Amino acid sequence: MPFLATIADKLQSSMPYYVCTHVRPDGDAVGSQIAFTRYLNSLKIKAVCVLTRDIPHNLQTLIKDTPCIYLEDMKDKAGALIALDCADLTRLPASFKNLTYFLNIDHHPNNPNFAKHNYVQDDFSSTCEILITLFKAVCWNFDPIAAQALYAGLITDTGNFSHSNVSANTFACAAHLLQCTHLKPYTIVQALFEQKTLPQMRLLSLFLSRIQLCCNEQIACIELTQDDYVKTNTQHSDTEGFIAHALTIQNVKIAAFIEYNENFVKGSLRSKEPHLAVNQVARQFGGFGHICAAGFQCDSRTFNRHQLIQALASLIAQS
Ligand SMILES: [Mn+2]
Repeated sequence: MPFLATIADKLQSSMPYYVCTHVRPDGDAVGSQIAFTRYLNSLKIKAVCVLTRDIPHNLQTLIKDTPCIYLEDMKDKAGALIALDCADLTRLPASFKNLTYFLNIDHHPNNPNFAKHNYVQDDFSSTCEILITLFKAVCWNFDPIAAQALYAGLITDTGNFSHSNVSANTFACAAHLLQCTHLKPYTIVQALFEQKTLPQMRLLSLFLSRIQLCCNEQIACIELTQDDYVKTNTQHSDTEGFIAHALTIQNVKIAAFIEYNENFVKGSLRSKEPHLAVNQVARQFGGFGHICAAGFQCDSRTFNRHQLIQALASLIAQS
C-alpha cells in the first residue's frame, strides 16, 4: 500500500492539520507546504500552511489561494502538526511546543524521525521530489498551483538541476508535473530567481567584493556584518543564493559564507563535490544539513573563524 494511502486512512476529518516547515524557509520548504496542504484539502481534510514573517517575497507569490495562517496566530490552537523539509525539531519555530507531530516528511540525512509517522529519504534532491513521487504513487491529480509550488521546490534545492543531488527521478518528477498540468517552467524561474531588488544587487556586489580565497585558493570565504545590511537597506533573507556565486570560481571546492548578527553568527557551507561533506563541519559548529549544502548558527562569543577554515581545509586534505 502506498505510504500516502496509509496516511490518508489515519487522518481525522475533525482535526485541523497545521502544515509547517523550517525557519527561514526556502523554495523547497514553502513549495512542499503549499502542495501538501492542497493535497489534504483535496481529501476534504482541514489543513493550513503555517507561515512565518520571514518568508521571502518571491515565495509568497506561489501561495495563491492556499489556506494559510501566520505563526503568531497559532496560539491556543488545537490540532496536529505536519513537518515538511525539517531536519530536526530545532529547525521548527519554538511556539509549536504544545502540539504533537503527526507526520514528518523530509530529505535531510540524520533526521531523527520525531513525528508519529515519518518518511525520510535522504537520497532525494528535495522534499518536493519526495512529495511528487508519493503523489504519483496514489495517482493524485495535481492542481496547477500545487504543481507550480512543487516545481519551485525542485529547482530551488537542485540549483536549477545543477547540483550533485539530481537523479533520473528528479527529472522524471519534473516531467510528470509538466505532463499533468500546463506548467511553464520559465515562468517559475522568472517568479523565483528574477525578482531581485536594486538593494539586493548592491548587497550582492558587496558580497562579491568580500570573497577571500584561502587554502591554496580552494576555499572561498565571505563575511557580511549587520552593518552591511543596514547600509544597503537589505535583510538576511536577501542573500538567498549568493553563496552559489562563490562556488563558481575556478579551483574553489568549498565556499563558506559567514553572517555576523548582534549575538550570533550564521554560517552557510557549500561544496562542489559529494566527497567533501560540509555537513560534518556544520555539525562541529552545532549545525546540520546535506552533504554539499549545510549550515550552522552559533554564539558570536564562541565562534572562531580560523577554526572553521581549518576544519574545511582538513576536509579537502582528507579527500
Ligand atoms: Mn529541502
